[in-house]
Amino acid sequence: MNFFVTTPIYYINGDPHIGHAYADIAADVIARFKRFDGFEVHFCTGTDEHGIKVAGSAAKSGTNVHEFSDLMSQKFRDMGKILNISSDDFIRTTEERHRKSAQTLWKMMEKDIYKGVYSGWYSARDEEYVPESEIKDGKAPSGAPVERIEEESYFFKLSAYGEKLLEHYEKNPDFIAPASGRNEIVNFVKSGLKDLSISRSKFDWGIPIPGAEGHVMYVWVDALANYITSLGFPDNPDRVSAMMSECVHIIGKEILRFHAVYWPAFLMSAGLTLPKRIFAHGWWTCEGQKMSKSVGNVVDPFPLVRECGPDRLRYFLFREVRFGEDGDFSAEALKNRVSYDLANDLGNLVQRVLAFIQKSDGRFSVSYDFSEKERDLFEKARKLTVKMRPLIDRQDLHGALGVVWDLVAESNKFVNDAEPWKLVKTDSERLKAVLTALCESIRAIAFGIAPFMPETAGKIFGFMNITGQSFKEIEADFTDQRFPSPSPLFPKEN
Ligand code: ME8
Repeated sequence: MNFFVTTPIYYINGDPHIGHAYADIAADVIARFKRFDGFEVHFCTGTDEHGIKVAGSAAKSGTNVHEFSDLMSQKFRDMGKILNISSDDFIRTTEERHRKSAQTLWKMMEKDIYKGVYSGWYSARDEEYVPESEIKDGKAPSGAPVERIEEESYFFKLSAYGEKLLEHYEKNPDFIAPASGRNEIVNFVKSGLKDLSISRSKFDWGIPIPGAEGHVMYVWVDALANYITSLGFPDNPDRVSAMMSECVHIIGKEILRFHAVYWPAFLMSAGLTLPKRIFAHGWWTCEGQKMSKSVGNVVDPFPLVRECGPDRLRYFLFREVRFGEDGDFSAEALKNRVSYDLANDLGNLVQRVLAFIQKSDGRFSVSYDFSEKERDLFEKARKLTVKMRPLIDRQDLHGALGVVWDLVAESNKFVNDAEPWKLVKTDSERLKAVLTALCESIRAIAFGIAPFMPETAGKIFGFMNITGQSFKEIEADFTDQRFPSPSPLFPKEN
């Protein structure tokens, strides 16, 4: 069973911020869930290093563009490390393997490529050609400045792909998500596609076009090819095809057009397999304001994770907002989520049950002789990841966390109702069944949170002598055993 998940590759003209962390964590949660579920996963991320924007930033910083790229790309790799991102590949578009891949893709698309002259507007900040009709007050729709360019260019016959794309969207209703993004793309394609300029000749920071001196690839052709480079393209065609057909691209909503229109058209032209799904997430604001360098309110993941660790942030980003919608980041909201959901609900549940077991010698005597209430909790625990699976497959990460927290709430209520501290004195048989049901539930919760909060889950696995490798472990019955002593999951000091 194959599974392939990707993040966008990030422009290196600026430092990593919470928007980049968001895509990294989303793809990581999905990759981890699939690995627990027994899939052969390939998860790639990386940096998008060519184009006029990066060349300009390097020049501004007074560094050679190669050194600049090395330095900036490393920051994104470091961000992955501190966030506990389990990617299998980190691709840089300046690597040799990528040059070979992008040039091969170009050659495979050659029947749809012709030479002409591009005369029109270009937004360097968005690395995007902007049609005259979309220019408002002399700016691109994103608000970025535009410049008039006129240069000899190669064009891709995108206009020939409108019908084929619409047919693909129709036959594969899950190809683009969420629905708002799908509608936007269908309308865009229905309104008629124009051929796309896919080379630049006014600068040379890009991948040379095979057989056309003086032309480099338009950065988006180069960038989109990263996904197949990571699979080993142009080698291993069978693996490329098998993985692409199970591929989910996680991207931000403003780059949906590139992924849902241009990319499938390029792949169709080259005769390659299209991805299974493209999921466009929303944007974060900070304390109610759009993040911007000039306002100085860009959320930097490095100090944040240094202060609170990766798990609190990873939890917050997917619990606070439905994945696919916009959200607002605030220190207060993060603090509340940590203290209510994590320390109070989850932390206390684990702590009080496991500490209770510990108090009685750390020995846990098991009984599956359940009454109705215990059976109910047990069955919910055993079904937790089964319930999460279709949600994760729709990238409803918020919904998946919601299902876990329903079980956390039920388990807390179960402890309060069952009052094991009283059963100790009155009914030792019932006590065993109550603790067994609770341990089943805590183990399932640990697996449920593991894709989101790997460190926290690892601690719980440790408290319960569980290896924590596969969801299959949830199906094993407990046998009498001794648990090591638990420590608080979310200590106040960090
Ligand atoms: O677009 N909230 O790179 P990029 C959430 N290189 N997400 C945000 C955000 C915010 N405030 N700001 C940015 C590129 N993002 C190309 C991709 S893929 C073949 C090439 C997200 O560094 C944004 O939506 O400008 C995008 O998905 C990602 O950060 C990378 O943006």
